[in-house]
This record gives sequence, C-alpha cells and structure tokens, in this order.
Amino acid sequence: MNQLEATRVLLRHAKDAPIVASLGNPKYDLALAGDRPQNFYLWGGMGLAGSVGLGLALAQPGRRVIGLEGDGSLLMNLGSLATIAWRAPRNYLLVVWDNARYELTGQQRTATSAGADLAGVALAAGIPRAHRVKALAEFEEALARELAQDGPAVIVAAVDAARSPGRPPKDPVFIKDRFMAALGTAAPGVLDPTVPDAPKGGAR
Ligand SMILES: Cc1ncc(C[n+]2csc(CCOP(=O)(O)OP(=O)(O)O)c2C)c(N)n1
Repeated sequence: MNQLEATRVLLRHAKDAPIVASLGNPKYDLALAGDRPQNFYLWGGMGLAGSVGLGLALAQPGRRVIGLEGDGSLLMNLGSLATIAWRAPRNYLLVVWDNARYELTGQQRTATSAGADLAGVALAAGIPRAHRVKALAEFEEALARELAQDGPAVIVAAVDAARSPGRPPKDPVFIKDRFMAALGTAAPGVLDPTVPDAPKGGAR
C-alpha cells in the first residue's frame, strides 16, 4: 500500500481527532495529505509519537487520539507498547507505517524486514487488539472498526518505502501553540498577532 494514500484515508476517518505524527515520512505524508492544527508533528523525537499520543489520550479522555509511528521509530521504543497496554486509554489508537526500512536515513533495513512482528509485540504487551494489514481496503476497514469502538488498539500497515515530499511547519512553538489552540488548551494570547514576538508558522 502507498503510505500517502493510506494517510489520506487516515485523515478522512480521523475527522477532527488530533494526530501525533512521528518524524520523517509519517509526518511529511500527514502534512501532504492535509496540514491542520490538530496535527502534532515531531521534529527529531524518534520513537516518541506513540508515547506523546498516549500522554495526550490520558490527559484528554473525552477525545479520540491517534498516534502515528514508523516501524523504525517504534522499534526504538517498544516499551511504549507495554505502557499503552498498562494505562489502557480507551480513546487511543496507534497506527504504524511499516515500510521495513529506516527510509529517511538511507533505506537501511529494520528488523521487520527480517520478520519482527510489531502487531504481535503489541498483543504480547497486553494491548487487546492489534492488526497487521497489507492492502489499503484492509487498512480502511480496520481503521473504521477501531475508531468506532473503545481502544486501545494498534494497526500496523505494510507500506512501500518512498520518500515523501511533504514539508510540515517546522517551528516547534508554532506547532505546539496551534495544536493547543485547536484543542482548546492554549494559554490566552497565544497565536494572537497583536502579541509581540508571537510565534509564526512556516518552515525555517
Ligand atoms: C534518537 C534518534 N536516532 C536516530 C535518528 C535519525 N533518524 C531520523 S529518521 C530515522 C529513520 C526513521 O525510520 P522510520 O520510523 O521507520 O520511518 P521512515 O524513515 O522509514 O519513514 C532515523 C534513524 C533520530 N532522529 N533520532
């Protein structure tokens, strides 16, 4: 399955749910599929999208939250699966784009290319449902089903290893403030153009 097409499907089903996206291609494709204030792009925090998403889900139990990882990133933080299972937020879905590569740093193979089964690890960690999907229709079906019921759950989608041309905003303060404003948790005055030195968007 093509990761950008799958990201478009994800965004359509997510509606206004916040999405916390991993560095590299997951966030590049998310920006390309549709930049929106509810997208939280991680610049550099490899392996932390699932954990940041978990924290958000726990802090905002009334809101559906989606974490978006790459396989290489999740492999750096497998412990996050055990913590998701342990804290078990019903509003949390973790989606993993598994291209079996560290694409961004030169297409080096990850352990999933040799058979490591991230959905199996998620289940063994205690997450009640984890799906491994290969085709776009299969992904959409699993996604729709999981967004319609209580989590936590994980979907690991096998995707092609293409470099995404997407470029999300790069200013971390802008991303954070815009995200918090969209969630209604921003401090007053944030993103107010009349406030001197207010954070500005756009890539640097
Ligand atoms: C702690 C840490 N180690 C290494 C890197 C360098 N790095 C950036 S992206 C990346 C590969 C990410 O792989 P994956 O999550 O599978 O996404 P893909 O690039 O395949 O889309 C690496 C190794 C980093 N940013 N942080």
